[in-house]
Amino acid sequence: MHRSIIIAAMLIAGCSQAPARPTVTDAWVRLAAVPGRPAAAYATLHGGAAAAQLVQIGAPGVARVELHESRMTGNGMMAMDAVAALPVPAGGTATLAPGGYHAMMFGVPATVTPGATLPLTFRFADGHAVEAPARVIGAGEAAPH
Ligand SMILES: [Cu+2]
Repeated sequence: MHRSIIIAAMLIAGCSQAPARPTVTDAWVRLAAVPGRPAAAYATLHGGAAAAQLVQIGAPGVARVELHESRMTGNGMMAMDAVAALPVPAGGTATLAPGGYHAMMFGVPATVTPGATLPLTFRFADGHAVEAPARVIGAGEAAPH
């Protein structure tokens, strides 16, 4: 009896017409060198069946997260602009990485220290949300691979 219910549930899921949704891998957070300064979050986003827009990232206890894009200014300085959304192409990838798109996390709790895992929630414009665990590293540590 129980077995047949499980199989039926799996068949329903397998036959669903809903398109595959975006997923997130390789999330990590680099803490600021100075306590109280914003941390930066990075991840790889894999597009689903349709193009999507990442509009928000949340983390427990973190006051505010902004999506930013780094760019070089005319005089060789690095600057950042806040962006409303990060496009994730259908079937493709979008990357939050040092020097490019990234998320700035303001008000990171003092309990979030190097070696911790911070569960990040990635929210898309269509309401879809996906959680991914982010490895937390210190300011001077090399980016994880
Ligand atoms: Cu930034």
